[in-house]
Amino acid sequence: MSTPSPFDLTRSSKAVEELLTLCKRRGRVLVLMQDNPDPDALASAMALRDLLQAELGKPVVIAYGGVCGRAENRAMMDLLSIEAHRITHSKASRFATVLMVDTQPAAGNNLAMTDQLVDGVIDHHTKARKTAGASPAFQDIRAEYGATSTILYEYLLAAEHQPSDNLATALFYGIQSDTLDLGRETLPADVKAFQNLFDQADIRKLSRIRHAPLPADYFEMLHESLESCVVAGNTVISVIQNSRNPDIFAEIADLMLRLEGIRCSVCYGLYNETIHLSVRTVDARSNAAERVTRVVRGLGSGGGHRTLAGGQIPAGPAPENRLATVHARILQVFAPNQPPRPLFTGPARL
Ligand SMILES: [Mn+2]
Repeated sequence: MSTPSPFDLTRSSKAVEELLTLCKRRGRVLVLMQDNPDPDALASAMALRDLLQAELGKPVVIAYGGVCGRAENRAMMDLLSIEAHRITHSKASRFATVLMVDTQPAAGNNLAMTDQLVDGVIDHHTKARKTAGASPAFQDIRAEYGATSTILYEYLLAAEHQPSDNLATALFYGIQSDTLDLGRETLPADVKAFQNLFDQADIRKLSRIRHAPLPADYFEMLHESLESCVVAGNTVISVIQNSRNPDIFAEIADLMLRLEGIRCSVCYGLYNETIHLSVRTVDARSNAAERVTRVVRGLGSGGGHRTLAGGQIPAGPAPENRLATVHARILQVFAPNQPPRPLFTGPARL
């Protein structure tokens, strides 16, 4: 007896049909990602572009509002030929159709502060509160999925679109990185997509992406984050006062979650004029998204999943004070009544 398919192809066929109708109108199509796209976003955008281009026979542009800073992500774009452009809000608004992947209007991490710019959303994050009221014409939000790449993989299956080797590699890496090697918040659909894509993925390219050379800057920021590290209860908190790369917070939060005895990892700091906050937890009980919402309340925006979440807070005219407020809030929310102590208490240096 064959096992039932974990994919919801009925839902995905309907979604593809609706998307095609939406994009058939005259004018150009834009696929918009977060300001600082991660591998899941890059892979999803590429899949959507390839699918729409094949079906519609017109070019589709991929863009993001900020920077793509992480060495692995840049290598991914390079090696898998994902042509993604930096764009401004006014330029984005000149496209006839704007589709958003792996994020939502008003999530706070992208160019669209309202849904007016956006015609369609494909995402696996819980519905952003502000998006809930206003609604883009097309929405496929599956919060239970481990990666947006899995949703897009279903679209390809539903449309019988054979992915290129580069696209298969991108989707495989998107699922792998968003689910921490299938270790967090995954559905059978994520596992099956991962298995299917593995056969086609270019393992050598994948290895070059995952082990991309890291700039000295990375190690400098890592150093700062380690030096600033405090532990309060079972939460580890690290700070990078002035980051040169907005992706570093998530990277460090992931790394520090591996500290023995830790159940929750928070990394935050300033990038440009915004305080970024990244949270990882070992289990869903500590509800990272809900806690981030409490940290940013009245100051900024945030959200995500039960085991990984993030937020952004404008630093304002006095960034130092705002950073101190954020630090106090983090302690209050993640480790109430637990005095923080430095992670490193070794002998004083000479
Ligand atoms: Mn994602």
